[in-house]
Amino acid sequence: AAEDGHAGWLRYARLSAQDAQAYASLPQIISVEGSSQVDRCAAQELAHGLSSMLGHPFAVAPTAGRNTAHAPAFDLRLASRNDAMPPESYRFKREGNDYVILGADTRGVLYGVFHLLELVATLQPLPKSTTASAPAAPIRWVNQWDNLDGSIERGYAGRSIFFDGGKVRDDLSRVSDYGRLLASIGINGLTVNNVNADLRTLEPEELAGFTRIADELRPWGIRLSLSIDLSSPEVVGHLKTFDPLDPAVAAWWSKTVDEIYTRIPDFAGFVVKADSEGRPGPSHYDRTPAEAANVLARPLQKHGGIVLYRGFVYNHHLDWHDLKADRARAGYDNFHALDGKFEPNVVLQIKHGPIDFQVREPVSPLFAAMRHTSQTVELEITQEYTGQQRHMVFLVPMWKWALDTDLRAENRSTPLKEIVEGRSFHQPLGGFVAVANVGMDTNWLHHPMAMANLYGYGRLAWNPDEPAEKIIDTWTRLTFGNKPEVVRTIDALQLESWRDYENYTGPLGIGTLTDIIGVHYGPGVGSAENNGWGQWFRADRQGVGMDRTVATGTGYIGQYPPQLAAIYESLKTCPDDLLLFMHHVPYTYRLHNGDTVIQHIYNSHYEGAAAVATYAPRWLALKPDIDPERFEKVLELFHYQAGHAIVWRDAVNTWFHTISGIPDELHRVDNF
Ligand code: GCW
Repeated sequence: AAEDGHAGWLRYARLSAQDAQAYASLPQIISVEGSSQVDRCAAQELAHGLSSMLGHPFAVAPTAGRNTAHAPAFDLRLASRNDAMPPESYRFKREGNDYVILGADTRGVLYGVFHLLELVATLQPLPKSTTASAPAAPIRWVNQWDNLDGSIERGYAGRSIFFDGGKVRDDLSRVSDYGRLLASIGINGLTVNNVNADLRTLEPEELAGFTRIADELRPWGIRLSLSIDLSSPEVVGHLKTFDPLDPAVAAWWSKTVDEIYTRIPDFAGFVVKADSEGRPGPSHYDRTPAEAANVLARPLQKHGGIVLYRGFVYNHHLDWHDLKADRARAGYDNFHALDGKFEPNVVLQIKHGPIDFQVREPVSPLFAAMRHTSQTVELEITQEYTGQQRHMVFLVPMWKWALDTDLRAENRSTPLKEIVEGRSFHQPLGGFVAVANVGMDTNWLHHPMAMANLYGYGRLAWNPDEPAEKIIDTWTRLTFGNKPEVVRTIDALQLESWRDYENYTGPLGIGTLTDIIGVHYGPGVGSAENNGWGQWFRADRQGVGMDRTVATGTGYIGQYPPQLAAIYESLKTCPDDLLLFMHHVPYTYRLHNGDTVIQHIYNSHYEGAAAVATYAPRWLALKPDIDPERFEKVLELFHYQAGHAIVWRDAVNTWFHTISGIPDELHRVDNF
C-alpha cells in the first residue's frame, strides 16, 4: 500500500479479466524509433503500465527501430521532425495491426503514452486515428518552495525531497518519482528551490547538486529551473554592487549563466522574487523590474532559457489609517508602465488574484494591462490559505472560475486563460505556474484527496477548457478505481469542497479570515486588520468590506478594463461572491440572494460546517471498496475537518455577532 501512495494516480491497478478484454487487440511488443532518454522512458512506462493493468507481459523490443521479428508490433514512433504537428503534441494512428503513438517531439511521445495508459486505466475505448492533443501553452511549470536546509516554506507534507542539511540529497529517488507524476500531466519545467532564494543558490558546489537533480528530471521531459536572489553578484560574485545596469553585474550574470549551461544544457531559466517581502531588488538602485529582468534574460536567451519575473511586489508596511491605501492595487501600479520594456524571453508571473491566494479573489487586473509582455498565471496547489492539506478543498473549480473570467480588455473577449495562452495579445510565450510543495510524506501532499489538485493543475495547464467534472472523474478512477459508487461519491465530495470551505471560512470575497500574520491556518478573524500587510476587510460596528470603487474608494476597480470595471463598481451588478472585496456595505445590506450580509455570514458558516459533517458518513459507505490504509487516513482527516469547521463557524460568527450586535434570525449565534 505504501508503494501505491508513492505512485499517486499512476497506480496501474489490475483490471478485471472482463474489462481487460476490451484491450486485447493491443500488440505486446513495443518498438521505439527514437533513442533519447525520454523515448526509452516512455517505452518502459508503457510496458510497465500495460503489463500491470492487463495482466500479461508487454515488452520493449530490444533494439531501436521497428521490430519486424515480432508481428504484429506495437509501434511507438518518434517523429521529432514532424513539423506539421504543434510542439509537444501527440496523435494516434492505426496502421494495419499496428498502433502508433506519434509525437511532434519526444515529449509528445511521452504525453501520448501517458494518455493511452489513462484511457486503459479508466476503461475508455482505445483512441481512434483522429485523436490528437496539443498543450494550450508552452510554459507548464511547477514551483517548489524548498529551502536548502530541507524545510519547505508553506509545505505541509514533510521535508524536502530535494534538499537536506544545506545541500542536495544523496538519494534522489523521490525526485525521479515526482518527475514521472509531473510528466504524466504534461508539466515541462520545475523550479526546485524557494522563491525566497537561499543566497548560496548559485555557489559552484550547489550547482553541482542541482545538476544531479536535472539529470533525474530529464528522462521525464522536465527542465530544471532555479529561483535566484538578485543580490547574487554581490553575495556570490563578491562584486561591490548588484545594480542591474552596472556592466560588471551584467558580465557576472552572463558568466554564471554560461556556467550553468555547461552543466545543465537544457536549463529552463530563473524565477525571480524581488522587492517583495524583504527581498532585495532593483528599487535599491532606483532601477525598474524590467531592467532587473533584462540583465538576466539577455545571457539566457542564446541558450533558450527564460526569466519568470514575479508580479508579487507590494509594500507590506501600508498605513491602515489611510482609506486610499490598498495592497490589491500594487501589482498594476508597479508594473503596468513597464509593458513593452521586457526582453522577449521575460515572462511576468502573476498570482491569479491581486492579494495572495485567498479562498476567493477576483482576477488580478494586471493581466489585462500587459499587452506586450508574455505572462503566466501563478496558482497555488499547496493549500496555504485553504486548509493546508488537513482540509479537503478541490481547487480546480476555483482556478477555472479565475481562468474563465473575461477581463474585457479592448472591449473584447479576453478571458484570463486566453491571455496567458498568449492568444489574446499575440505573445510568443505564456502559460501556467503552480506552487506544489510536495514533500517526503508517502503520498506527497499529506491528504490523499489533495493529490487531485496537483493532477487537476496539470490537466488545466494542458487544456484550461477541460471541465472540472471530467478532471475529477478521471483522477478518482485512476486513484480509487472504477466502481460507480466510489467514483460518484468521491467526485461529488471533491466538487462541493471549495464552496463548503468558503462558506465556513470567509464568504462574499472578504478573504479567508485566517491567521494572516503567521501560519495562515485556523480562524484568526481580526488578524487581517490594523497592520501593514493590507489584507484588510475594514469591519466596524456599522458595516464591512473594502471600498475599492473609483467613486468613493481606493480606485482599484478602475484598474480593470472599463466593461468589467463597470460591473464591479455598481452594487447592482457586482456579484455577491466578490461583494466585500469590492465594496463597504452596512451589515443590513441585502444581497442578490435576498439575505442581509450579516445573516448570510451566519447562514453560510452553518451551511459550510453542516456540509463538511456529511463527508465522513459518505466516505464510510465506501469502506468495502477502498484499501484500509487510505480508507482510515481519509476518514481521520474528514473527522478532523468536520470538527475544525465547527471551530471556524463559531469563531467567525461570534466575532461578527460581537462587532455588529445584530442577532441571528435563527438564534443560533446569540444562544451560543
Ligand atoms: O503567500 C505568501 C506566502 C509566503 C510566500 C509569498 C510569495 C514564498 O505567505 O510564504 O513566500 O506569498 O509568494 O512570495
